[in-house]
Amino acid sequence: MDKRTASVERKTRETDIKVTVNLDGTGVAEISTGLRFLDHLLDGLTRHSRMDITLSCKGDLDIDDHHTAEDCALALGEAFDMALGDKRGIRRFGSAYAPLDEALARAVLDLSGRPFAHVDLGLRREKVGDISTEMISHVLQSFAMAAKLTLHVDLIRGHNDHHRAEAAFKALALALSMAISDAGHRDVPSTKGVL
Ligand SMILES: [Mn+2]
Repeated sequence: MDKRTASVERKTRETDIKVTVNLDGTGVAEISTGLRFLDHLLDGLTRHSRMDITLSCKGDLDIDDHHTAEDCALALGEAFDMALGDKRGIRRFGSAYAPLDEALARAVLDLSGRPFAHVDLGLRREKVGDISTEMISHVLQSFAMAAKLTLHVDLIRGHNDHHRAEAAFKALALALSMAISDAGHRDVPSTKGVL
């Protein structure tokens, strides 16, 4: 396969973000969003997808966590989509379960070019660490929109919101790893011939 890397710089009055994605990495993360729990989730996403991801963000955290979390996800999704290129030779579909102790998450996705996200994490707390739990779901949705992929993430069970969130990102990582992997052919895997 050709080199599958991309960088995106996204600067607004709310956030200033630089992100680089290498789909054929070894799971090396350099993540600094300003939100430590989001860093932790994206570290897990990087490690278990075996992509390399460098992401830095200076955001308006003096307002709240919304712009920072959302815009990091959008920039990451955009870079991911760019790095995929014409999607020639990839498996396209990916699915995975990931447990974390009592929590069990499932992620099913299609690198379809059609943005859609169903995310049901069932988080109960207001915040985990420095991020509001509503933004954890919003990050997954925003990533799917920007990456133009179809994503279904469901938490099958679990009690601890830290575990539930982390299991969801790990399941996503494993599903992404499958979908971007080499299918052993050079086709664009679509009956339309385009994704
Ligand atoms: Mn938003």
